[in-house]
Amino acid sequence: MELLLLLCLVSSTGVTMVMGHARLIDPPGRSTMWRYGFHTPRNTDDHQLSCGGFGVQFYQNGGKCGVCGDRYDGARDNEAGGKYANGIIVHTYKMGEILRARVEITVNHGGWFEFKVCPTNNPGKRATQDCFDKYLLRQTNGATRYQVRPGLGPVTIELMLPSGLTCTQCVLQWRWNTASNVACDGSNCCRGCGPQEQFYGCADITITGDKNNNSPYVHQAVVLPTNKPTFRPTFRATFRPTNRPTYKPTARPTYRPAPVNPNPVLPVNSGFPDSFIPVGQILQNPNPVVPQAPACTAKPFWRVMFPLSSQADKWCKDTCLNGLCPLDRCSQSCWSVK
Ligand SMILES: [Cu+2]
Repeated sequence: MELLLLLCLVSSTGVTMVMGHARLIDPPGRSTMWRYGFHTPRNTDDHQLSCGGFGVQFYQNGGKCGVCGDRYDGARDNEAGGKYANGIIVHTYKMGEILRARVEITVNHGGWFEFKVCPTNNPGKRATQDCFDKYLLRQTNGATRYQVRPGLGPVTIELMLPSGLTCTQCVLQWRWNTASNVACDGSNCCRGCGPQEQFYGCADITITGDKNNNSPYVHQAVVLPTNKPTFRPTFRATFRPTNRPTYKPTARPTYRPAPVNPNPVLPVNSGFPDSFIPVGQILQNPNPVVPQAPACTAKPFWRVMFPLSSQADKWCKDTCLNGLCPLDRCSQSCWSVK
């Protein structure tokens, strides 16, 4: 369990690598709107608005977080007055309409999403959590919590906007409470219980009451990136390599034995003369046939987190055995650990 906590501390501090976890893409969040044509400051860490990370949130700030995912004790860049919060309305909805929210997951830690809105009607005014809590949105199936399923990429959540709520400016708050580790709520302990790594996103929207109203705001279509995500899934169940390596050595080595020297000088520790293709060279082929499944090992950056590298390998084997196999930390072969 401590190791799993560490896992997310490492990823959210970004010391060793940029990882991220998820971002609100539709309506695009304040830190994400630059990706969709808005001339707002770029936040490339928009997929980790995670309260400064698990350690900062729960060990320094008593579990508190900025309402839009900024660390509680830091600059509130994603709240009114912050550099990403410019009051630009990214989407206009009608009262009571279905809001199809989209969240792009880059690292999947399970858990659940919740969505809330706060009518501020003033881009300079910060939304409070109390205000958000008054408008917890339900999905079209009636549930308020969206249970995150395995997989990566965008997911769509159909939310019902409250009847009677209109606003020139509302803030939509997305919050992800992950199931990154096993912890407890009182005596009830489970994966996902208790303090968990959290992610947020806030978007500025308008909700108009007049169904025939031509919105005074430009409704800017959200164009999703056409590139397929390059992230690799962290859930073991949903990812299986579909293609086996297709490379087959087509040519036999062209080595022909040189005329037999009655007194050959052979390199020490090698059964072959120098012109024979060394094994290492064959393995540099982009699609090598690997005769044996390689061992499940930890990647170098992850390895250095452990006192002994064997502990890192064991961590990978155990974690992948438990069904939560982070490919960024463990070798590809860890998928097949049984
Ligand atoms: Cu994490």
